Amino acid sequence: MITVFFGPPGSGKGTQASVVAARMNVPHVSTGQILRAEVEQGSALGIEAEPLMAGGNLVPDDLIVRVIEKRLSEPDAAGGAILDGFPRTVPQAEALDAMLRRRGWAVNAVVALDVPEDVLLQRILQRGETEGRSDDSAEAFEQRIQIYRADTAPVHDYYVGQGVRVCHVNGVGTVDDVSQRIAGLLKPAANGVDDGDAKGVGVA
Ligand code: B4P
Repeated sequence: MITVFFGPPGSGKGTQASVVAARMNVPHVSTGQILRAEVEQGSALGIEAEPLMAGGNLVPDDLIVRVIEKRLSEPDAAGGAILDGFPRTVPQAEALDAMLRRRGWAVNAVVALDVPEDVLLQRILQRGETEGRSDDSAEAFEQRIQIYRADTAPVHDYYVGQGVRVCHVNGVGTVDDVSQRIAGLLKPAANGVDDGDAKGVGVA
């Protein structure tokens, strides 16, 4: 079972994906976290990814697809995973579908977090102060949001076109509020777009 967490930078994908993964007892696979760990280790992948991430740009599709393929082959992912920050482009989504087809799997749901841009910027700047991530500056955020609009937002329509269940969640409120909305939505339903509690819909 593969659930994709989708949304603009700072929408809370990582925060919420970790809650759902713990509840479902499947691994939380965050491409951002994997890349940051590679940067810290100074691996070849980290060296290539570091300047791209710091500038708010995406790392190349073929590279990140290989990272995901390797991660999903690990034993703890035998029952599925929660994907956070992947796929971020339509070619990544197509590669994921091909990868899952080979295993007889499919994406079972997409959770799309809707948060207005002014709230996203506030969160990113706050995280920049507390965690010191190099991509959490106003300049890098501007680049990340532009890339989100151009390259990542089309992934939403790709999944709708594939008939995958896409659940929209209002991502504004406390972490618990948002978690409860997601828990309410991730119950079985027909395929299609689910508006959920869509108040505060932003760029998604
Ligand atoms: P990510 O690590 O995915 O960064 P993100 O989009 O900022 O994360 P997220 O939306 O998960 O925000 P979070 O929960 O942390 O990617 C970083 C970079 O890696 C990318 O820019 C790119 O360069 C590269 N990359 C990653 N995946 C890639 C791919 N597939 N292809 C190519 N490149 C890739 O929440 C943000 C902040 O808000 C946190 O401080 C959190 O505490 C706070 N927050 C969360 N929920 C809140 C709430 N309800 N209320 C208040 N604050 C909240």
